[in-house]
Amino acid sequence: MLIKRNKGWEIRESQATPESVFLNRRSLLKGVGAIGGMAAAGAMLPGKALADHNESDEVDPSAHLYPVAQNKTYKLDRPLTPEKFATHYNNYYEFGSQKEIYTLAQQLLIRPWTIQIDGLVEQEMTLDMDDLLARMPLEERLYRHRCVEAWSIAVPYSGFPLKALVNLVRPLGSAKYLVMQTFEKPEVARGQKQFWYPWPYTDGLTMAEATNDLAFIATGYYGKPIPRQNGAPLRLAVPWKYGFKQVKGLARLTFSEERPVSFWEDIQAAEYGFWANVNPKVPHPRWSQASEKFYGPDGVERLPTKLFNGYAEFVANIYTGMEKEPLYM
Ligand SMILES: Nc1nc2c(c(=O)[nH]1)N[C@H]1C(S)=C(S)[C@@H](COP(=O)(O)O)O[C@H]1N2
Ligand SMILES: [Mo]
Repeated sequence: MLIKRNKGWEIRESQATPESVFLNRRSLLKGVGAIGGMAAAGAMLPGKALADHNESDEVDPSAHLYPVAQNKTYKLDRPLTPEKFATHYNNYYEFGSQKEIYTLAQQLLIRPWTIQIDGLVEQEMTLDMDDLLARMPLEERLYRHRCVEAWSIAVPYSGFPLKALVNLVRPLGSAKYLVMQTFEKPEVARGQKQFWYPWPYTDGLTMAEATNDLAFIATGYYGKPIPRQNGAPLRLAVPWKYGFKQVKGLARLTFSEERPVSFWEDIQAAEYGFWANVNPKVPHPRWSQASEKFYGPDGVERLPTKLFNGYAEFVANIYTGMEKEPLYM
């Protein structure tokens, strides 16, 4: 298969995304060329037999909690993306490598849902989603979201600071990283049957990143429970980093001394690193990151990308003295 070398935004949306281009090559390398890649992705397009309901709040026992008061500390420099766009244009490889996974994602059962917390903590525990929600301080935040593919949106998340959850479980002093993993349910998330991906989707933060005020666990979106396609019932939001760090469908948090290898780093370490902080001056090996395609109320607009996606005042201090690390890939 031909590997495209053009810029991210020159690839038509009906074609492979920059991220999926590499997966397709990976499937070929693993010797499943005939059934892998585009054929497999095509087979996962929404089928007629599947349920086509998209109102996760209809059955969500947390629906009554929203909307919640907005924390005005985090301001946008642009209008909000229409809800309809943000909930119908997604990356969620568990359900396929196309942007139109919202129908398939409805198959995910989000209750009962537990989150397992283990590793270097005083007390390992498994928390029920609704018990957790009752114990966390909920607020709304307007955040920009920048995908490594050079598209962006601005959205209202509801949820709680990740720091509140870290404080609840009290990690040991030896914990250096917080490792985050999604569920494993290949019977409903058919992307997980594609064995060449390193499931479950995994990513991690340093303790300094995880306890920064900006690090947020989203449980709501546009004043309602967050839809499945956007990561229900729990999803990370770290807006100074590229979108691929922002794990959806969180099922397990592990405090660790070792730095985890993230999903995309495992697939292609030369293109997707551990840090993944947004920087317009550091191009992706296959395209520029200088600007982005912002999806706003008036359609698509090309805007310049900012260092740390515009959040430098909150996070730049985390990285002082770390110039030798590949912080921006
Ligand atoms: N579990 C899981 N989380 C994920 C992904 C994924 O494939 N699986 N994709 C990531 C990427 S690349 C992006 S850009 C964002 C997209 O979030 P959105 O669809 O809610 O805008 O989710 C991130 N979280
Ligand atoms: Mo992304």
